[in-house]
Amino acid sequence: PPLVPPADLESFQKHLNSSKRIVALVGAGLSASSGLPTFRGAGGLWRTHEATELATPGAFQRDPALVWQFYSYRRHMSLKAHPNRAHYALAELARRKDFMTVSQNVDGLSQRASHPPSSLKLVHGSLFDVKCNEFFCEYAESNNFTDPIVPALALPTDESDPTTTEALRARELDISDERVTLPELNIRDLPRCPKCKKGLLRPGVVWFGEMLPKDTLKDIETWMDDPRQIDLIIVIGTSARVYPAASYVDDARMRGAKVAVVNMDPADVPAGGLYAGDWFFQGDASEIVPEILK
Ligand code: BJW
Repeated sequence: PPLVPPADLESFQKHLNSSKRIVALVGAGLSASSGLPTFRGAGGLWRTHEATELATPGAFQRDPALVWQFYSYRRHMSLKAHPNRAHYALAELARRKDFMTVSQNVDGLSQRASHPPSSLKLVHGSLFDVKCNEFFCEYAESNNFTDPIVPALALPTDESDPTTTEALRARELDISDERVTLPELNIRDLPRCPKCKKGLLRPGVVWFGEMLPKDTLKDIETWMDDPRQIDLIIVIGTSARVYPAASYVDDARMRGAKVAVVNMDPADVPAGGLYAGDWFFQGDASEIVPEILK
């Protein structure tokens, strides 16, 4: 069998139309054309840091201010971004089929494209959930869209910008660029837990080494284990290297599903079993997904 599966639209759509149960596993590439950077490869650096190195409990322990600056920046960028045609196409598919989106993304764009919440499973949490970092405190809130979450995390602005007037706010500086000076923060000015009044709040996302949300995993397992077979898994914009999320590809395949991959990079067609998949559509998810789901 070929290393890279074919991009045969006709056979894919035939299978899609006859499929009764479909799951999509999506990752950062889904939101790339909305202007949000991916984790690996170009764009995976935030200042001088690998994005994946900031996404750990150890990083937050060592430097909560830096980690909050990273997440506050991403909250801001995600709120400014717009869902793209692929987010809408998946939301639409969820309305007409027995379909579930397993999203590794934390940017809120699928929700804003009105994906039915009951069939959208967020395995890595959300940038807009926050919770207390103290193990004894169970404080958590969701849909906190306050931007910046605390005044100290406001992006620095270019006060020397000549176009700045009272009506027009000064241009925000891009703190993901290491040439821009990061504002110095006092730990006291970071978001604090309103319940225990002791702990720092932290983003409600899943960091390396942490458990994925139990209820979400349970829902996915129940859907996957339904005696009615899964016919198709569509793997969109993910390097499929992070577990356990990546294992859903083989889980679905083992349950009889065919595998379709949408990705810019043929090197990221998930390797598994005897060969990678049944279809590979190479290119930008925001163009390809609406096209193949038509
Ligand atoms: C486009 C495009 C365009 C670009 N159109 N495409 C089994 C084996 C080995 C290791 C492990 C294992 N089981 C568990 C582990 C450890 C670890 C792990 O998987 N490590 C691997 C790296 C090896 N997993 C965990 O720690 C998980 N927890 C866990 O397992 O708990 C149990 C446990 C506890 C203790 C010990 C052992 C077990 C938790 C994983 C949490 C991941 N969290 C992050 C951060 C979330 C918060 C945040 O956003 O900051 O999740 S890391 C980061 O990676 C983020 C993403 O959701 C995730 C996946 O990345 P994604 O989405 O695939 O992005 P990229 O950048 O990798 O890929 C983008 C793709 O798009 C590329 O393919 C591009 O080509 C493509 N693309 N533009 C289409 N326009």
